[in-house]
Amino acid sequence: MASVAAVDTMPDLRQSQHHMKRCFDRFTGKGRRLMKFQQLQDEVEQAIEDKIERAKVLGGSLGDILSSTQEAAVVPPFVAFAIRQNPGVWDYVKVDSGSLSVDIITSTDYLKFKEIIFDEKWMNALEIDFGAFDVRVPRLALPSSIGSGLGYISKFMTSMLVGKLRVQNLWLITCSLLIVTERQENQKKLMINETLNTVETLQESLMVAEVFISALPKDTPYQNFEQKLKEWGFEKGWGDNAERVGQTMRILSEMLQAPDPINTEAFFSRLPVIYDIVIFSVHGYFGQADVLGLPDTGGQVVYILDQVKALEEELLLRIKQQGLNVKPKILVVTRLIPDAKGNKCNQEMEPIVNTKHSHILRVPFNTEKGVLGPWVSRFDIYPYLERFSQDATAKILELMGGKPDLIIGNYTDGNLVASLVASKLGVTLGTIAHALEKTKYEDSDVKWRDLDSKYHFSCQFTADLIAMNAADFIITSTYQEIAGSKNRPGQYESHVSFTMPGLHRVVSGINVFDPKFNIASPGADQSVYFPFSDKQKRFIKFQPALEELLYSKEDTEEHIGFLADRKKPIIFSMARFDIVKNITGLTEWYGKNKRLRNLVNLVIVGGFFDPSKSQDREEMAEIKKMHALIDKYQLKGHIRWIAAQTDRYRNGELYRFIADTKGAFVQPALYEAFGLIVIEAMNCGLPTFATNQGGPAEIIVDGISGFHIDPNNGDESSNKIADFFEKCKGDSRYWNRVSLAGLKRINECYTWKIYANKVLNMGLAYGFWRQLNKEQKQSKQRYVDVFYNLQFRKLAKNSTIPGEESKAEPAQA
Ligand code: UDP
Ligand code: LCN
Repeated sequence: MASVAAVDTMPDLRQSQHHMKRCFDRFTGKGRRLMKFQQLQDEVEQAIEDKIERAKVLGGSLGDILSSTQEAAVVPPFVAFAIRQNPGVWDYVKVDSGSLSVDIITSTDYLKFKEIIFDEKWMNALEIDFGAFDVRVPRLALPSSIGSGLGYISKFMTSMLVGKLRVQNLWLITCSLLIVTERQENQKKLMINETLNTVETLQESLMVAEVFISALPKDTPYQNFEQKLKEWGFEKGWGDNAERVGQTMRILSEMLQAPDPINTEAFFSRLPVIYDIVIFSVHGYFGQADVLGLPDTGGQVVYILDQVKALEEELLLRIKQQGLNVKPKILVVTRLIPDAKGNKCNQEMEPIVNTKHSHILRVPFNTEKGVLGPWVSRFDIYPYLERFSQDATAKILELMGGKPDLIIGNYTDGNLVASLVASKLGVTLGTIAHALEKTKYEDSDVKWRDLDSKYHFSCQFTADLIAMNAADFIITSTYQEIAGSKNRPGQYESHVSFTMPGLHRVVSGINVFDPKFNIASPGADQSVYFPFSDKQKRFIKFQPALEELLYSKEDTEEHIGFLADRKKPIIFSMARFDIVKNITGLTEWYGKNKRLRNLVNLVIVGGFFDPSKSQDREEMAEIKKMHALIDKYQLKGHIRWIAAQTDRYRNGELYRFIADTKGAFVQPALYEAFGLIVIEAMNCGLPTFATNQGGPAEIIVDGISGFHIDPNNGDESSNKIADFFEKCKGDSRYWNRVSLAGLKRINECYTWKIYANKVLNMGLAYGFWRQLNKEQKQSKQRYVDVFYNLQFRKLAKNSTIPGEESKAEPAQA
């Protein structure tokens, strides 16, 4: 969304002309380039040395622009500024550094201007404009409403039930009941039968039925009055007893009489429509044991397994309340990896532990030469996805005995596959991408060519656009994921308008004010991650092993380094060894900060010690760097480096073991989308320091329920940790206060029960919303299909890694 908020009057840069000229001379002096906020500030500082003069200039129009500038594209003599005053709200101005005249420009003109820096010769760019299909779809207006889509969808639906199209849309609601009717469970109809074939007959029958039911004791079982309701055209599904049936009927009657958003949302949440759910998570090792910490295998697996449990519980509760006897089915569809080393990722089906009706279904990557054997990095996965979607669809239809009611995708690959399958089957689609890679790597769009051989961002960003536009709703974990914070654009926001010179110019990729965006934060499994103070629940059987893991003196295959002074508290971090996790950054901060080293020991869990054993490029580099840092800062005696740990129960106890030392958890990532690890540590009562870049900044209230640290300012961060431990020495109750405040924050905002309720309500409401907007949905899907067929397929084909196909094993006869 462009606004004129930042530039409501044309900025006049001709005041303080002398200083202004000096600033622009410095901006343009180094030729064409892309400048970021800090670089601009540094140049102004150099240009105007006198502090008072500088303050004067920055107090005027230039200051207004610069203070909200995310980046500036410099093509002398012009400088174009991309200004973001509020989440999701952007303005663009172009300044002539000679005359200091200012023009307001469009986002597309800004992209074109920026492209000159990277590919001046680029002609006839392919422009992608998903916004062109959204003209008649309602949008939110306030940045503060972003991410609350479900509530607004109910409001929009309500308004469609009162206007000109009232009768038509009320009939659609009635039809939604008939659609339920078509879903035959044990050959029985649900909700209403065909005798109720107009809005009026439905209203009349509801009135008669409500009077009858209100005279019954509340707990009368449905079976006792089932026959009576049948006579008025009602079938099962309204409730399990008189009270629930009466409530559901009243909600619908009120809605038909005078629609309001609360009843609309409540009504849809009660419809017996969703029983069978498919969740896609394609890359990595998706398993229930021995996989965490392996490359590409982290929070997403934990998230989905916990999500499935929570969704199944919620489905069972709803089915009971609907008075039905249906068995839900949830399938998590992932890749089958024949070369799974020692885990179950080479098995086709696996029941999900602690559930009754949920399974993992593994489908192999088939190629022309047979089934692909080894693990494939998520960055190289694109050539296999189309075939995978086809194979998975066939298998799902076979196992479910028909189409699912809801499809949910995860991460770029899972979302792309989910969008292909949902479009083919005509099923409601929700997507999740807690980590969109685009914001993790600076200028990954304009510099895509430099990065493509390693990361295939041309495929990835194209796939992300396809999935987010095909989705009926998008589940996010935090606000920042969508629209960032005051100073940092969100992950989805970075897809609003961007350019990949030589590939395509995305003039409208997604709109963060689209009501399809919803925040539903995950939790952590509280039977595994519970406070260290719950003494009776503690998994004491792990304690001797943990004692050895942390304190034994000898290096083993599982740990290296030792802790000479075991009286010191421990600062602990655990992560996959991706560069972005910045575990080496933390090790360096610790190495450099003598005060911190004197106060605490450092324990790291992640990766393993021999880089040549790694299959993952980033992991290899990080392992080597870790060894170098341990040598450089002579950390032996202060650091324990433990290889990746795969047992979550033991890990739960490990957090608590660290809490027993009155230590802390540190999550130093350069960027973290959500950070389940932060939630886990806080659930165990471990005071937590986490990156201020991304989700953890929202999870933790700085200084109260934990602390924010700046991964780009190691000295400040390590001093903040040292200050905490010094304060704990002076005030023995301080550590407990932070620990308890962390737990309070978790229980108020981050639990799976809240999550499952929200997500099922989304599936139901957006399922109906897509029917109300059928035409718009279809035309957008056509555009998505064209983009997929003409752009994505070509990119995916080109990204095949030479030699990869030869790792396929011929199909068995
Ligand atoms: N994890 C683990 N062993 C390791 C490293 C990580 O069990 O060696 C788990 C960790 O407990 C958490 C997940 O992997 O459940 C990491 O999730 P997070 O969301 O923090 O990061 P991601 O890996 O998804 O980027
Ligand atoms: C992916 C990430 O990068 C993490 O930040 C999340 O916590 C995880 O997925 C689970 O959603």
